[in-house]
Amino acid sequence: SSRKNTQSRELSSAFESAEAQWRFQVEKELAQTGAPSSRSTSVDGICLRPAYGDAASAESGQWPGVPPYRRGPHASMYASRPWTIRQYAGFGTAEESNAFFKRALQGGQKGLSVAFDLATHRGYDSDHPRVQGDVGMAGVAVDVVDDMKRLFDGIKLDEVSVSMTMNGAVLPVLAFFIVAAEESGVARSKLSGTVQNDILKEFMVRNTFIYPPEPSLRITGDIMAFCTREMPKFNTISISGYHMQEAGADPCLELAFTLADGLEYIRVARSAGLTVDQCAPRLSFFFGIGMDFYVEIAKLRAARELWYTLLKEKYGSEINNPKSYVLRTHCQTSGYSLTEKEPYNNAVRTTIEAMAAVFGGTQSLHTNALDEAIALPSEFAARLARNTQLILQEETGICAVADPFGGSYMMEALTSELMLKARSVIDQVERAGGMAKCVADGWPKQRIEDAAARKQARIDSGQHVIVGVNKFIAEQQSAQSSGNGGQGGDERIDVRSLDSVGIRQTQLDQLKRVKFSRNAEAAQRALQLIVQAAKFRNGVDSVKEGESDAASKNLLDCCVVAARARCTLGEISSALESVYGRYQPQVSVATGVYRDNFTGEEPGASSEFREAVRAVQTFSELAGRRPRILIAKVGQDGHDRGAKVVASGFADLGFDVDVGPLFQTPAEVVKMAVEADVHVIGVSSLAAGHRTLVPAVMEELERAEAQDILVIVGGVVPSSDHEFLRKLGVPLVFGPNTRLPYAVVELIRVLSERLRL
Ligand code: 3CP
Repeated sequence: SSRKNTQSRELSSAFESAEAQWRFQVEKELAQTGAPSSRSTSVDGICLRPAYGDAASAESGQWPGVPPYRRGPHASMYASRPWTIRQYAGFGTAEESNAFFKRALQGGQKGLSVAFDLATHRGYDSDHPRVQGDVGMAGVAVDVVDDMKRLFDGIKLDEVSVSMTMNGAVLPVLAFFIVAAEESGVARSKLSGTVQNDILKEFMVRNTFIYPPEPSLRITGDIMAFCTREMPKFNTISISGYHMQEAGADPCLELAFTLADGLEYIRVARSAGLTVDQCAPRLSFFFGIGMDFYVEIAKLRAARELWYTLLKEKYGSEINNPKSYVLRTHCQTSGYSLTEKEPYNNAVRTTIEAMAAVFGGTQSLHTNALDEAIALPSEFAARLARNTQLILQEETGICAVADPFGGSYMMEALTSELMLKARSVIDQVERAGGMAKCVADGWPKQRIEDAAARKQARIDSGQHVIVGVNKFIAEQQSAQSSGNGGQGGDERIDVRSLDSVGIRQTQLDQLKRVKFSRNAEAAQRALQLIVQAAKFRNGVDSVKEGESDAASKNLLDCCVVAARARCTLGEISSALESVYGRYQPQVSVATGVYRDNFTGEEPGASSEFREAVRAVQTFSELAGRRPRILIAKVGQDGHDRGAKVVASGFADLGFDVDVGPLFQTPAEVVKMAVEADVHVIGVSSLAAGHRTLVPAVMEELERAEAQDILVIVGGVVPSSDHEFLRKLGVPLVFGPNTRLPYAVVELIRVLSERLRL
């Protein structure tokens, strides 16, 4: 018993010092920000302190802002400074987006977050034939530095922090940002913000890569090195799990792969010449927050402690800066959890998810707009999404206390459990040689896709409830349609629609003007320098006389020169592509997972599965072969969770399924469909390209005299566009919450009528 006493004395003194450390930190933070040391509640005489802890137990006596940071990266958290309200936005031209940003800042938003269009992401100028349907659609179009200047016109870049979601074309975009700031009088050292620069997850789930993995990772390293040297207030990377969750990963898998990516990026930074203390404090993270409320809170707490532990184990001996250990994160509420049916329910879902992010201690937050499962956010929906955060910050008192779930039996146990589970996946990755190697092997992607198919089967069979979708369906809705995910209830909502032709024309005109007025020779020289530097760094070339300058050049340095010379994003990207090549991923489809998980207890659900299988069988007997479908992704939209899940489900329900590669042109799709002799092309569209790309597919079919091939569309298509597609000859449009057996039965019905079976 005396040993026990000594132990508890030791523990309690450890606790006292942690508490003391916390107190010291709190005082410091409050003084820095001028925040009060306690907040009064609505009850007279009751005040809230910045954090609460258990003085009796060393084990639960952890404090926010103190290692291992489970309870938060700062001691006083939101009591000193609330999280940054940072809404991801951008559409159309730079002018339109700039006006939107200014309204958002006036409306209470604190930081900016730029969505670029898919053409920009994939390194194409707006005049490239491959991006006809993508310009300005899912983000703002940026071709040259002047677009970037218009985007931030009148916004003080030394005061407002800017996040840029850019990975593939990260070099030209960051170069444009730096030069745009410079030319408006703000030095790069004053810029604060974040560039996503996370290429590993692009190969795993998001698909906006340009070059193959190896040179892509060298680009990542160059950016980290440049920003560390020149932009001390800039976060050099935003290591994203969000996209993994959107693609189907459960929170634990998301946590594990994200931190494993983080470890890989530390290695990348080290091979770019940085120490851990130079790179780690400016790493940032990004998590998705879904509807699993407690788990999502625990995930953020676990992420911080796990990151601390991993860094301590691997690099503890060389870390002197405590900030190296601290995981800071942005969060976004789940896009996947939004439903097209009864869209107002989405405002409720987003509020709950936002609260989970905040209770988990996020540093920055995007709340989705309620119409995002239907179209680009409307002005009204964007304001409501922003107000959701403002209400949490201003009206609820939530900001007064750090980590209010700390010390809860459930939350602490859940946090530890998640840490343990994620740790075993991280160890598996590390043993296998790290994330870059695992991504090349493809198994993390496969695990995420399996998880997505499993989830879809659980939803379609009613095991996983989504209110208004597979349970408590609005009356008029269930009478009218049972499964195609169409917008329902009696609430029609206005959606934002964009003039794709007009936006593209504006960009084309500006491109022409810039190319005409620039010094063509200087532009060529700058591009040449990029090619040389890329070659040297790629080990393709040895240093030739007179070119030694390029050998030592950081690629971002070269791109800054090119940006100043008015080289375009497309030109810079193709200069790099001429050395590195363009990456084309392999497509694979998981089979069996959907079927194996479709074991719903709901009798209606399993009979729906059987009904679909029977319909396919009958068709096969009558037609003499199985129905065959090509699932196609047209344009630069790389969101392929839906396409992959549909492919898996359709295969399990009896279809022959071909999956086209990503980024096809309409002509390539039709060629593939004809060669494979399919009955149907299923076009998947999630980035608003359907109004341009579907007509182009129909034209190509006509040209190939293959009009007997049926075209159907799935994805995010506003119901106001259904008629437009029907007139083109598209008989079926399936929305985001479509049950796959329902889609199969409908498709077989239409197909059989067409073939007069
Ligand atoms: C914060 N600070 C404090 C406190 N809290 N100081 C004292 N006491 C406190 N309690 C300080 C910080 O130390 C920091 O200063 C400053 O205030 C700002 O706080 P921050 O936490 O760094 O917040 P922020 O600047 O907003 O940065 C948040 C992170 C950043 C670090 C997460 O990376 C970020 O903003 N990420 C956003 C990523 C993003 O928007 N992604 C969009 C993806 P110092 O810097 O001096 O320390 S959208 C993609 C999805 C859709 C798609 O892909 O299609």
